[in-house]
Amino acid sequence: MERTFIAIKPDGVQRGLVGEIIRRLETKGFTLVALKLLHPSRELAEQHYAVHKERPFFSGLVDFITSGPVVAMVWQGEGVVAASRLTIGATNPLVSPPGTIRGDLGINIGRNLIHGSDAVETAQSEIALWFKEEELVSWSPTVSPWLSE
Ligand code: YYY
Ligand code: MG
Repeated sequence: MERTFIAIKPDGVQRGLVGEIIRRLETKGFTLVALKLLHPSRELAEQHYAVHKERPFFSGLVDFITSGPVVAMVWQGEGVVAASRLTIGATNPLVSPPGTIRGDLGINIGRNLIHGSDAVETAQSEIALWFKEEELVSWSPTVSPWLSE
């Protein structure tokens, strides 16, 4: 089953939006298979955003993501990588449509509340970066037959 890495960034935690954000992913029908609150190290943040290391916003992004606790999660479900990106919305909350997490809850690209893996391969490497294998819980919700044929 497909899995993705999703993190609630320090702004989402500080603003008390953890429950609201998790609720949206849960009610959509995705399954939570790992969750932890941690204050990421600079090394972890730099590895996580390594693809952006030449971009002008990189050091500010790493400062921000290491500025407080983050809720790191793994979610599972049919097409979860692409579908959770739709639920999250566009990178810039100002132009992210209403109904999306970023569109409903944010106004600034540097405070966009949440990270979601952008492809299945990226998801696999991000899950491995943030979680140990034994932290992932394999389970099947009893409502599964009511979510997927
Ligand atoms: O995948 P996503 O989070 O939607 O955007 P990315 O293009 O991967 O950029 C990662 C992260 O960097 C973004 O969530 C906010 C920040 N950022 C920024 O501060 N300024 C930009 N012009 C582009 C991205
Ligand atoms: Mg990205």
